[in-house]
Amino acid sequence: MSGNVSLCQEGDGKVSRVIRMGTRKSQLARIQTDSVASRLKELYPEVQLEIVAMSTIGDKILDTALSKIGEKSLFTKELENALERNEVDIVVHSLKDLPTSLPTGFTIGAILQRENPHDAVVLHPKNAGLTLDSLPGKSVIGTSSLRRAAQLKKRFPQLEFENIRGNLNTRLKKLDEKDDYAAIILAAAGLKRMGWENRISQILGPEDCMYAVGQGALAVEVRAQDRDILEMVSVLHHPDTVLRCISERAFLKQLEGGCSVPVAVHTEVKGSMLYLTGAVYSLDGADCLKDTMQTCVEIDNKVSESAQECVHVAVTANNISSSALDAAEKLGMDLANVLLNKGAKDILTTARKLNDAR
Ligand code: DPM
Repeated sequence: MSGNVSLCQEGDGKVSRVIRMGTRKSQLARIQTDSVASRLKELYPEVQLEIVAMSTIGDKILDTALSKIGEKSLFTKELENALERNEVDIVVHSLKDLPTSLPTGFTIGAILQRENPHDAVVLHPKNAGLTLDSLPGKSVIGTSSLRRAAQLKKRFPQLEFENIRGNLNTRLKKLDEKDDYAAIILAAAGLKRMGWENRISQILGPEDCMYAVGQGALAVEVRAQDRDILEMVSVLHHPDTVLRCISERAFLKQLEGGCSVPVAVHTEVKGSMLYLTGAVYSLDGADCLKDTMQTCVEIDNKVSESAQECVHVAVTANNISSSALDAAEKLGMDLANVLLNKGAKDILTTARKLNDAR
């Protein structure tokens, strides 16, 4: 192994590799990076890992809704700069924060097994025991996700929705210490990783709120040309999660949606079948286009020979059947085309315009 990996001479004269992992400074980002670090440590005990923490634009701008900040790679830019300058070798992200196309030179080298991908309700302590159905009318729910607000406004018209920003710690504080929100909606996966599972009072199933593309999965971003690191992290790929997330990302990409449009998905792998449900919503949820399609993703052991040939929506997975990856990507594109034929473009364009004007 050579390339960009730095070597380090240890006291006993043995040379070992040092791999530097870039992370945002938020507690969730640190926890996510540490969990990937410990997986790598188990698999490669000889490797030395160094963690480099940085702040990103998304962490600095805390008072504006995510969907209103015109920066596409909000949480990723500074980390990618560090990757490009060879200051770090690996960056761990929540997959849902990674755009469907990455800048040239970067790729997702691993997608780890997905946590619970659903959204969860966290109640103000005074509302303990209630649900979105039983909260008093006009209760204010905190979320700045257009996707969550659109679906929940339609499903629970008696409730009101307001933006809430900040990292998970800040949001829970805003919920508990003030009287502004009756409840907030957060991804179950983030709450679980933070050790706050006990605050989850309700998990929202697909009939209430479908999740975001890639939600609940961790992704490892690396330099696309760094074969050593790519090979090293590829063993972290969780095949079912990879197939689901490739179909979800292809769906979003074909719709030309970013991380701030009201688009939601639901996927399942059953045997050799991959099922994808995808939907687009108007901001108030009144207009909705939704459909389900499936494809066969049988593993045929035919893996790709070259990294270039095997990139699907920015994911490099040379150790997974290329025909299964192709089928998953095609499924996402086909489903998007079905919705585009029914007018999805108009719904998304209007949602974008209205959101920009707010
Ligand atoms: C993206 C969205 C949100 C994050 C939009 C969406 C939520 C924004 C908000 C693309 N990224 O979901 O519709 O509530 O204002 C984010 C979280 C996690 C990763 C936190 C959360 C943790 C879960 C995971 C923010 N990114 O969604 O509660 O790893 O999937």
